[in-house]
Amino acid sequence: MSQMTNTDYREVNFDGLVGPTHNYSGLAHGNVASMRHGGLVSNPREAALQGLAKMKALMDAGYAQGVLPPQQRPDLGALRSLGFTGSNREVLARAAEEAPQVLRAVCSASSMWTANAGTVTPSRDAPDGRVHFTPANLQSSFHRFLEPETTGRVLAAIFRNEAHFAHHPVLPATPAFSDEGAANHTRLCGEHGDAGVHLFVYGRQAFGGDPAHEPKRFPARQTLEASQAVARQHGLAAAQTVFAQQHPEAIDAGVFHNDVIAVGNGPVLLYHEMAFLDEQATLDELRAKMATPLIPVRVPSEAVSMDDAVASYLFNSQLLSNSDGSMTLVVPGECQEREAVWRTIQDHLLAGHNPIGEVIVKDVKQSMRNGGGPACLRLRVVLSAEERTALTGRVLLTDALHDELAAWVERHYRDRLAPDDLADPQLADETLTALDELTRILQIGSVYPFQLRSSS
Ligand code: SUG
Repeated sequence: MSQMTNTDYREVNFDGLVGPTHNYSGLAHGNVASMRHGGLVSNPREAALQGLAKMKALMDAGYAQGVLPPQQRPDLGALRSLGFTGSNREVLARAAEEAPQVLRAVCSASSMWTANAGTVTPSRDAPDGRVHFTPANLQSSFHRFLEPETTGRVLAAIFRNEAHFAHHPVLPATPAFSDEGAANHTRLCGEHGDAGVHLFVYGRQAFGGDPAHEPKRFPARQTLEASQAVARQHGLAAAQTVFAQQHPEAIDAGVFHNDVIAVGNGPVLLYHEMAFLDEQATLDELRAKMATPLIPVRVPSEAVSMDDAVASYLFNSQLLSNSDGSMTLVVPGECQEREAVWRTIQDHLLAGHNPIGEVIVKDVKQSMRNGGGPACLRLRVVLSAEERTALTGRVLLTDALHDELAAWVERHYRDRLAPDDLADPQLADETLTALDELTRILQIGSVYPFQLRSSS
């Protein structure tokens, strides 16, 4: 083990590159943006460039920025497993004819929301001093259930060095262990390199839960049992964890992940009063376990209604640490469009007694229409300097990498995609060509099914 101090640790935000099949198919039940925008024409090129612009802006502002590749879509292997046979073109044509909804699902670019890629425990908190990863099973929806296998391969390719990184199996993909990854996990601490307390927020208890405390309208995507299993895999002790139930009314209002209603960073927990079923008990337990004083920043319903919270994605902001101890909040453009939200940011957050000293507004509208804000688009990985050096591939953003990726997007992406276009076999060919080139740009080796097997 090295003798590094905690100043060597930095949070690296690994954003998901938006894939070439980004589209609006209305696939996500309980995600009101996805439900509302199903059928619209998307612009995959603009979506990918918006994502890259966010990454570049944060890199330029001095934050460590990483990038994760999109997945192979359409997922031809999934179509074959469902009984579609023949050449790739025949498989696509039959799926379009016989099961258009299935075809839409296997074309989703949903891996862009890397907050759902998995759960990560920094080495500082793990008993073996390694960074721990568990890809999320995402079993709540078919289109996202397709992600974990490739996610696991991508994470294992980038965080390959076994002296520093440990990879755990995906939890059993069954409702009792429904897991949506870091979107329901917040690490609270002093500085990133200090010991942290892990707040796991779940929507439902699979075994012995009280049905009266479950949402009625929309599904709860994270179970207590899944969160407990991830904590166990990573070796986290009871003194390092807090398990809190999400408020069922929030889920029914469209808060399908905790990161749509709360965000934490360092000792700050910014949350809406409807985030937790038992707000006081959650704060009390965090205070009891944290080594530094918790700084709760509570937003009441009178300031921001649930509807405004869900429509603006105020809480799906990134909260980033600056070297002077202040924090920057990266909010989606939709926050400016809602007067109550914008006023709360100015009067309550920026002017309040808390470290939030700056707000950056980023336009990620293409992703937002599918219910993915700035925080959904990134997986936070706290890494020491040594761990950053141990990464495999060219995945930490630089000006040169940004420019290459932007040029790659311009070369390969369409600027218009309607759900019916997903049946176009040309789109599948374009995508494979683009992804093959991407793995060379990122230098991560073969991670896609079509690179590993000849038939898919
Ligand atoms: O799982 N949307 C994603 C959005 C995920 C946002 N992530 C976080 N909150 N961390 C979801 O609901 C919509 C895809 C479509 O409709 O085509 C979708 O999957």
